[in-house]
Amino acid sequence: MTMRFPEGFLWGVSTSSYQIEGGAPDDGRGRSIWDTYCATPGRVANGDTGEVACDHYHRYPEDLDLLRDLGAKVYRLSIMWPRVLPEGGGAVNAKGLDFYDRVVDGVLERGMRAWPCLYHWDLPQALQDRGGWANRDIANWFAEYTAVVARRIGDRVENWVTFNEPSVSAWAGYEEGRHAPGVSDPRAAIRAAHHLNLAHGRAVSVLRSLTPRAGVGTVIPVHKGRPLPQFKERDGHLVALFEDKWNGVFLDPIYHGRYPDSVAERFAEHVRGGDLAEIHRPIDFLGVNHYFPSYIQASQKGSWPFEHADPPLYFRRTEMNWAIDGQAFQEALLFVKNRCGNPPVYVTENGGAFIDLPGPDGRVDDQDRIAYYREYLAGLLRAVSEGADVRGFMPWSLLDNFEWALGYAKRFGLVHVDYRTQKRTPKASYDFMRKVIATNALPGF
Ligand code: IFM
Repeated sequence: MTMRFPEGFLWGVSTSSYQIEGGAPDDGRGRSIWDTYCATPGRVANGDTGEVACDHYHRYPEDLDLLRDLGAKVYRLSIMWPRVLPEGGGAVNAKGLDFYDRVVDGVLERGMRAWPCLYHWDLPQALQDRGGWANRDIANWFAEYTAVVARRIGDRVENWVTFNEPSVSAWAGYEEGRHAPGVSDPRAAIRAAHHLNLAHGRAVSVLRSLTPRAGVGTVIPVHKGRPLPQFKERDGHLVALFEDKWNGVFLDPIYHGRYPDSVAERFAEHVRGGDLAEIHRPIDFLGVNHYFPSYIQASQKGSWPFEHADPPLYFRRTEMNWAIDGQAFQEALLFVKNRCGNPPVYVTENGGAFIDLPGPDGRVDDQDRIAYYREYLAGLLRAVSEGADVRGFMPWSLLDNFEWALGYAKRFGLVHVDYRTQKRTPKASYDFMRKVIATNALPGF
């Protein structure tokens, strides 16, 4: 049996600047919070850094060829803010902007469309020194940066993505401290979350006025919460609060112009008149990232009455210890349908980290990743059959890359990268995905 995707379903691929570009000292790029975080002993596994990463800064033509040969119609890249504005604002680094100009041209020359994301976590360190996302002024700093990028490449952009996973920037970066800038301050995290939302709203206006023909959206990692089976009765009520924190805080202001009731009190002191109207501006699509079901359990350790729990043992897991469950993906897509009024959705990230050892012939036969995609794409199709308006899918990611605090040990790519030589080798999953894209169908399911 073959399962077909809807007519016109859009296939693309996502990457992000800090995770692949490298080229750290080149051409006047400024420092980001991830440079600082990586340089702090004990923060990143193995002392890894993004200084060289996949050297995409120099090898992007080869990588764009790989995207074209895969059959991708869309490339969701991200722009590194400090490469364009080394101090976060003020003087523009012309060479940094030239790089993105060349990449976008390269995308178009290969018959693909560009969906640049303006923020995938690499904040200029100079702005962090002024408080980063916890400082309300950042909404204006982000608007200035947005305008600089829009003026240069906006004539060739099909869709803008303002943010990638603002929830991770706020909660992992400012509350849990396990991402840059490594702050563990729950109140600063609430401020950061609100300012990320505000910056999104302000950027939407800038983009609407400077590039009226381009679409605008944002990317939220949508989590489906679940209690552990043995604590179903005890912890059931916490699931809604967990989903409000991770999903509602970022979706509700955009789609409903308010914060969820369960968190409104925490946000009240930071929200000024007009903020919610600004965030509530209409967008053209929602990017949804999804990887795993989120198990939670009651906890008194932090400022929320729950914490993440290990998934039950009956799940297969990826190398991230993330449970593999296409059903949770289906539920996450239906969550968006129900919570946000069924907006047009593109899945902008999904994928699994596996060990991926090259065989004696150099090939990487990553059948576990293929099985993962089969399961998740089937979940997506079930959500579509239940009415979710899902219009496209972009695997994470083209290349193995820098997996943040976990360094290079976790490989998510459709293409294997030998970090010693920078040789790229398409994996079996690359061939699988190429067939899925070419036929617009999930074969032999
Ligand atoms: O690598 C990350 C990406 O930067 C954001 N979404 C999740 C991916 C896998 O952890």
